[in-house]
Amino acid sequence: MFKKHSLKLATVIGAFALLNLSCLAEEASKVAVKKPAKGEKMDDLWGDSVVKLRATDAKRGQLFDDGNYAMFIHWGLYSTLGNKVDGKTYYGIGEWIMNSNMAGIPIPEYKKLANDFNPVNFDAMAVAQLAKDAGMKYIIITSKHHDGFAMYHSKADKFNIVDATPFGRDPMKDLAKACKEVGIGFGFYYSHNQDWTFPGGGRGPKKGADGIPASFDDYFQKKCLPQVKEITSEYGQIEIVWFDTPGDMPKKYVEELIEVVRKNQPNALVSGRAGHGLGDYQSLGDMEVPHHNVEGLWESVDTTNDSWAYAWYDENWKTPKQVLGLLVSCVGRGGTYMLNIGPRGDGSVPQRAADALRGSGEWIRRYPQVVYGAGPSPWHHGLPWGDVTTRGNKLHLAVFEWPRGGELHLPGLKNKIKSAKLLTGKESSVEIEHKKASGWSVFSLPVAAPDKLVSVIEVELEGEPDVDPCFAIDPVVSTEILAEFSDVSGAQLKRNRWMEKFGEWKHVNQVVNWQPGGAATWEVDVLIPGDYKVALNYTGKGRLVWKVAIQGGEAIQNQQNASSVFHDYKIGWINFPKPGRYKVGASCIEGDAQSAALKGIKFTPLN
Ligand code: H79
Repeated sequence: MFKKHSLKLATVIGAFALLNLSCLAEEASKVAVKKPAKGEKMDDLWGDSVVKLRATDAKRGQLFDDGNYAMFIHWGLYSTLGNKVDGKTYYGIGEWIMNSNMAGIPIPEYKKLANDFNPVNFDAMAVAQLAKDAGMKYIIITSKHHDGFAMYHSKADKFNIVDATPFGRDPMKDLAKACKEVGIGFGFYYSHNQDWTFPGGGRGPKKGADGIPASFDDYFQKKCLPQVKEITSEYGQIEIVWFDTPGDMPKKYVEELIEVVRKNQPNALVSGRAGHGLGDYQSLGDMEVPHHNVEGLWESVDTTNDSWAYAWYDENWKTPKQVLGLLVSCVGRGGTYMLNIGPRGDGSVPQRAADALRGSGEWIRRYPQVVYGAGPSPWHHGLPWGDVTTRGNKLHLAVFEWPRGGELHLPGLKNKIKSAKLLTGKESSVEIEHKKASGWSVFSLPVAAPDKLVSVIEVELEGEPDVDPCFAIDPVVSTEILAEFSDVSGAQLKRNRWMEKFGEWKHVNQVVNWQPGGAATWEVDVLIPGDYKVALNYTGKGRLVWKVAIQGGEAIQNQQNASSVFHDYKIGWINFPKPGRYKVGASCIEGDAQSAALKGIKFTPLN
């Protein structure tokens, strides 16, 4: 399921990886809701410490070598509430509804929800078919989330969908079978450290019903370990055990769980969030899609709207085009994308989520080569009009923003081009003309985009792709270059993340701590000389004065307002007098520079 992209990229992207790690260490978190509990590290909320690839991983991932797109499902008792408790709506991730930052539901009250949990509209075949239609290669579903309720028949603990609800059936049996029938893989999410209702579980009650203190070991031996044995032995072959949030769980417990998985499911992968670097692959932060290629086996997990579990108000859906943008970005960066749906308490799937998945799935059926088994982009980052994935000597240019003027500009490609074809999504394709200009490849295109979502150009090269990944200013489409790609002096690049709503994470790498003379500097390549509009994307307080200067060339400066939300601020026009390489620096030179956080710079051609 994971693309094992070529390790020869390692040296080039190593620099980015290092940058990422050093930023992690200095992470500035803006979590406003609650300070972490004692012993909780804010820079490792998900326990996704870097996982080293082991030789055996290749074998385990083998079955799904080309399955780099998957369905995540958050479904549990919490889904019956849909974020509304006693008539009040709580905004944030639905599966956390019990938590004191949300509705703060006492354990006995929460357990009572099971009495009315009757998901008669859960149609396992329809869900499996939806994943299949979406082009997803496997499903990972919550067998037990932090609330401790098992969505399958557990003999280890009665707080489960068979023993504690009027439904009285095991829907996971149906789903495992349905996945097999439609020909996709199946696996379980299991919250191994947190259990908010079982004595001794992470963030759970500290005493049993008898008033006797319970330890984590009690929880582990009585519930966690037996349940992991159950989910790995009673549902046929499973592809992944997706452990989450290990917190400060001791290593010996993680080792024991992994031993169980290895014994019962020798081909299954274990998520990086098992903890202690013992998983098989790295799971990035919740809802985090990286901007530069990432080495090794990794995945991004994300959701079709804002919440993982069903939330009645959450109609903020990703469109099919957005889904494709995120998927192609993940594949282009060398990883896997797992996208979540949150069925309602009655088991039904919100129609708009299904529509978004089917809409993007139809596109994937037209251009499967862009996704499945595709390698990462030799540019190591997205391009102004879209992104690139590869297969051997072929590039797939996925054009999300069709350029006006009938030409697409591809910078830095050193190979000779054998052929360039505009794919039609059918057997046929249209050969297109191309030429070289100042190191750029320029493709002639029809005026209108042939595909209503994302058009694809397949470029066959002489030899393996050989690319200069320098950032280049597109002559037609706006080019945004992130601060994380700049050389920073007299300031600091820091990783920041915050919760937009409770549990809805946003991630940004920003330049902060501006000192006098400090600058973020990018090297850029220009094809068409002339004036370009420059905008900076930043947060800050009050009016800030920014300077944008081309080394040895024009410098412009301007005062603009600032706010606490990242936003593009226009600085002015700047001139690149001839084609070629330039160094462009941005500096905060007046105002509350200590408040300024720069996310990126944008160049827009005038015409
Ligand atoms: O299942 C989804 C989330 O419920 C789960 N991971 C995805 C896939 C997840 N659990 N925890 N986290 C993600 C990290 C959350 C951390 C926080 Fe907090 C919760 C930050 C603020 C509230 C814990 C409590 C850390 C600080 C206070």
